[in-house]
Amino acid sequence: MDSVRTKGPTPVAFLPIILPAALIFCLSLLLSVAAAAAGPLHLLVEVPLRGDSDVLRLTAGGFDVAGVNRAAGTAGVVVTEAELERLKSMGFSYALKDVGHPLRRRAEVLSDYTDPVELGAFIDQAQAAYPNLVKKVVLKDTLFEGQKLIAVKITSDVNEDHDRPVFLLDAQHHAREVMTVEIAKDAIGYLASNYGKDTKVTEWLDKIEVWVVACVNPDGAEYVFTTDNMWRKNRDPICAVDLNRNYGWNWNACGGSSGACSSEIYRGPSPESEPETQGVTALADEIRPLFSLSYHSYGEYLLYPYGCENPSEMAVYDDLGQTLNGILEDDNGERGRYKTGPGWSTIYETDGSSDDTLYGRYGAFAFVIEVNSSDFQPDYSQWRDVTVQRQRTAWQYFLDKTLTYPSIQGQVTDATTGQPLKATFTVQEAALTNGETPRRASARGRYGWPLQGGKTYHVTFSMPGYITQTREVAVGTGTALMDVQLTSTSQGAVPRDPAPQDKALNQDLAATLTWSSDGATGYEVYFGTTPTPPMAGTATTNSYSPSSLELGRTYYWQVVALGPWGKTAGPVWSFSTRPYAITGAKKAANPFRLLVSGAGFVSGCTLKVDGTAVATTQVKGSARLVGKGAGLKVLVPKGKTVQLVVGDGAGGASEPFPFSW
Ligand code: 0X9
Ligand code: ZN
Repeated sequence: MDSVRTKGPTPVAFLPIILPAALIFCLSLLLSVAAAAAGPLHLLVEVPLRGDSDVLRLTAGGFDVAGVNRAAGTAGVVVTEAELERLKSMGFSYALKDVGHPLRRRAEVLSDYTDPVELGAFIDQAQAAYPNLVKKVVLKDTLFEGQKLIAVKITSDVNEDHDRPVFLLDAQHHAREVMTVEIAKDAIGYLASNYGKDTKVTEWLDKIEVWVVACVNPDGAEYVFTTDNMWRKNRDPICAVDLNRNYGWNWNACGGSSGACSSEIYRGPSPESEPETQGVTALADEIRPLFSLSYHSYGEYLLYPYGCENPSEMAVYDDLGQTLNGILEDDNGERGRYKTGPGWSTIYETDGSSDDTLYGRYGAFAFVIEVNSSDFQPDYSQWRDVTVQRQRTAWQYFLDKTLTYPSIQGQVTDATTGQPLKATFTVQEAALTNGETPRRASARGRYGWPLQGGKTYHVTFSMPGYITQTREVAVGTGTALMDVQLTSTSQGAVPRDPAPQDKALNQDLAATLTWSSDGATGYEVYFGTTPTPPMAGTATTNSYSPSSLELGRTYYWQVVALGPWGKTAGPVWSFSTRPYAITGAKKAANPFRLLVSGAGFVSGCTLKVDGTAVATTQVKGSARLVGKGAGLKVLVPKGKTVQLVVGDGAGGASEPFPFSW
């Protein structure tokens, strides 16, 4: 069939339907052979486009658009024999490009592409050669046809836990898009082999945790190599699913997928029904990438969320996407030629795609690149190396941005234990308005948020069981690092700052008790004259007024904060009331003296007038005393109000009592 694999721009708009008799013969022969072996295979036809809207007509018509050759003005469409008629009846012409066949059995260069078994061996070898840099992680042990879903973690001292920002690269959601695996493999090999040699690579791996899922659809990939090189979906035996329509965020939201099993964009029976999408989302949930890049082919698109509408943070996406497009070379070696923008308006509407979920639910700035201009399996010797080299620009761009893009980044930990916390965080000035799930720190407590530079932001961190914290941070031209410690609500709720202060003396009988505590919904107050006071009442605010306090007593009290977490007791505090009270005073003459009535008086008490002790204090019982002696009349002149206080040598004192005559 190679004779029909024509390349290069053709004035397709004027092409008649090209399907010569000899080709039809050859095609039906191949089809019958293949059909006998493994059921109906796919055909790849090239459809001339009269405009962008033709792509939408094709996708709306349920056709499997493999990619768009924008230079040639054609779409590659994968069809079954039966669908050819429908294509014609919609007024499209087509030229046969390829007939489904096992990729592996072709005795030519296409078979150089990496199949899942070779990919597994490559990853094992990389881990063996660079055990401190490369670590294989199995995301799903069993898919449907014997393959495993594998991720690779690449970072320095890979076997230790790190608090590092994360970049996620994935490839081959669609089985037939075999060039994308080459890019992922190249990234693994390039990073591992250049660590310690290339300063950029060394910095990236010292500061960033890179995750690569080189083949999201290994069952499908195996099928591509053994049976049908145009296979797109996974190999779910109940009904094969388009993995890039099966993700859960806004699954089946806008007609960008199909509910029909026969469709190449079948979304599956429920969100994330498939083990492959479950494996990727579980990983994303744990690692919380700052940036992600998902490789597809073909058509030279640089896409970002959403498949149904614009993302909340369109300005940041546009900035990142346009800048990358400006440096990324297409298949002609020209820059700025990737069609760049949100998926829905740049290619066609999709729902349930990986980038939408990575952004909408996991907070990654998620990009999709569709590589190559005209085929999902271009000639290996001609296109493999040049394509992977050109794509280094793209994934290295995101590694650079991870370290340099205006953003807030840091780690959230428990203030008491230092344990990392998966806290959620919101940025007041960067509202997520399209129903996105609030962003959350990773399992390592790592958080990050690319933002517009040159602004001040208010970031609120919250976590059940912890006191919410809002921090102000200025973001300049690069990363603003801010580590955050959260205090657990029970810790923060521990009652503190008692008033009266612990062990305070001379407290008024009308004393009100107050304290501080964070996050409590109510309090139990224990109060009494024994060091383990009984419960005296409850309070909804942080104050309590005990009734009928007596003079000269020591009281003990304890507050227990109540909250959703349970009860948190503060320490037992104490205070003492004033030992003495003055209730009345009068003057007597000859000799001049003061007759003071009150309570608590004991021998040894001294009467003071405006702070000066009188010469003699005679205690006449607990309710009466007399102050007299030389100089008293001078201290209490007629017409002047003085303050009388009864006190003792140990600091006990009555409240001042105003007196005049
Ligand atoms: O349709 C797809 O899944 C992707 N194209 S492909 O030809 N490789 O199948 C594009 C997905 C784009 N993502 C969003 N629109 N969000
Ligand atoms: Zn794809």
